[in-house]
Amino acid sequence: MGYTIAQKIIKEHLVSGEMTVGSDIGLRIDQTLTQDATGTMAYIEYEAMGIPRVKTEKSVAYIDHNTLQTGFENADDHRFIQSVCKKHGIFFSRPGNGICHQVHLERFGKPGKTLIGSDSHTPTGGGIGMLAIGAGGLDVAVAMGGGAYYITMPKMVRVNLTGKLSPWVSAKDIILAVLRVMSVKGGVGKIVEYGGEGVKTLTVPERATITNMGAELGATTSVFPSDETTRAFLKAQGREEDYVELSADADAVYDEVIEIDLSALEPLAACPHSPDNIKTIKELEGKTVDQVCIGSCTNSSYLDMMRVAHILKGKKVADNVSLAIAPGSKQVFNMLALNGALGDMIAAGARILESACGPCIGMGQSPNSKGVSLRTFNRNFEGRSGTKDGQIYLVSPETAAVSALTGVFTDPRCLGDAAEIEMPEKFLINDNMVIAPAPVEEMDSVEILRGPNIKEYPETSPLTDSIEASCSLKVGDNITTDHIMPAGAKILPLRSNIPKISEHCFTVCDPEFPARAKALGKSIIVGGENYGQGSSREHAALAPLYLGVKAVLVKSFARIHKSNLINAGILPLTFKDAEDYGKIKLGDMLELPDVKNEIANAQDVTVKNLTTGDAFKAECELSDRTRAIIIAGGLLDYTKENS
Ligand code: MIC
Ligand code: SF4
Repeated sequence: MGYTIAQKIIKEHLVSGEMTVGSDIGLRIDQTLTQDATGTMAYIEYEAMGIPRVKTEKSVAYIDHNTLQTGFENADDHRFIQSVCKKHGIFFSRPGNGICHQVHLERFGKPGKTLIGSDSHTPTGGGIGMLAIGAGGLDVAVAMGGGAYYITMPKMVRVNLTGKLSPWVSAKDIILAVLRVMSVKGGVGKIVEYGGEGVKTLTVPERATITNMGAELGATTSVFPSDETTRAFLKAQGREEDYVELSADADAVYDEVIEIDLSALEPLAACPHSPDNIKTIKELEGKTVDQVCIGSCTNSSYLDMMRVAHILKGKKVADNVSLAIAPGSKQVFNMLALNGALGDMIAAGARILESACGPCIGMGQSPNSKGVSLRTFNRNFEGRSGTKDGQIYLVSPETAAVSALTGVFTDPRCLGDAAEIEMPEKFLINDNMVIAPAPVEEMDSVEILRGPNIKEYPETSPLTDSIEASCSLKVGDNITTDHIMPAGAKILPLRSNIPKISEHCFTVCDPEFPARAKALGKSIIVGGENYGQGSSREHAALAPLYLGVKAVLVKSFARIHKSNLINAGILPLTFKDAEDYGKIKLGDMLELPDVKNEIANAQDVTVKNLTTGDAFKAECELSDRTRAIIIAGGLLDYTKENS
């Protein structure tokens, strides 16, 4: 039996476990990336492990999320990360150099290698045939120290692409079409592999748009073959030597196959407030638009920006629209500046932002009240834009640009003939915003620069024999990490200060939660399906840990969040019978009378509702390794005990 692309890379990097679906596997990690919003914590954790120099082939720290610097906090974090990088052997991508996933694809990613990143959109690297996975900061810290990264061996999904996109239909429309089929939880426990004749019609940036937004499927990762198109991209980046060919065997076996005929696709939008709430632009045509934002790690490549500039050239942004554009990297920005495309954007009335995440994570550009905002981004969760009642639609750069001109939802196919925009034969290469680490012999003299906002990892404790705690919060389905630990300009500067940031935990759902949980001392959160979808931010586990949350009892979990809970020593429990969700109310006193024994013996966990008298079972799906982590009180304690 042949192998899929992902199975080939896994096989090459397997350090423990069997390649059978559902088993716990350990992978050797070649590359890591962090960004600043998760990075400070990841480097605090790395320091706690006491390993002098990273053991990966390449580790890069990007500054791209917290670039607003409205107080000293973000700049202090940047300085801290820069000093850690210098000392411990990590490359440092300065603020202004671009969004981590875009820059990593351009300058560092390599086909056939493994990459984990403390950001859920790390799968962008799948666009050049990497096995690139989003992880918690602590997992990345462990990988930098040479430790394996553990996942559950996923199922394999093949998306078979046939035909060719019609003019003005975009890679974004492909992934929106996949989301329409699979939904935001359809990819959990799966790797999505793209294949078929249609693959060769797509450039690397287009492939990367698709693998990037595979995160919204809940998938472990997504991957494209590495082929002549990949080679040409790497060559144009001056690094053809990084190319290796990679494709699935003809007799590779997939658990699921999805057919997408590219020729039949049309421009789509993900409507508020979920990336899988898909409509055609035709259905929305004529609806008034207040804001358009173009950029983010999904759609800010040179190709995307050139298509946008082409549409805007010689035209004017509608009076009712505020158009913001953030090129994804310094490379893209600089090329647009040199070839005149930037001038076309400015002339049309675009507001040009720095190369960073910006509005995607609520760092500025929050829309007006009830404002309709068309964004080329990947997430439109309620409130994420910074405007609670903002109506965010996720669309292609082409749809965004043309709608900015007309002021209403507009199908870009009205533009007639396709724009002839070629991939450059040579990108502008200038890595002067990437700072190399100090040589080993100088590392001891490098001082780590810490600001007053940088606080320690919260206190953990080993699993107790029993737990008696009340339900401090009850939430429904599809709770995102943006609900659990909101971001945005006011809260992101607190990412290195868990006591402070925890005051904002779950306030989107219930403003009283932080104070209530703290007053209770220990408590349990109850939730529905796909709990914790979205980002990799471990703060969505660390803030509850700080507030005394001992267990989270839900119908099902999203992958990265479940693993962040385990790393933080919080019990991830699922209802054995989903109906039991109805048997708990806010404030009920719950008891897990024999939890430690049950966990240690891989048995279902008994849950008693002392308030109502109900009793039922919950599951705690753990491997031998994650069981030991939970019993130890989290991954840091486990790592210390086992080193
Ligand atoms: C996001 O898109 O939600 C983020 C911000 O990039 C997060 C990381 C974070 O919260 O810092 C992610 O996707 O993992
Ligand atoms: Fe940044 Fe947005 Fe991409 Fe997250 S999704 S890495 S916030 S651009």
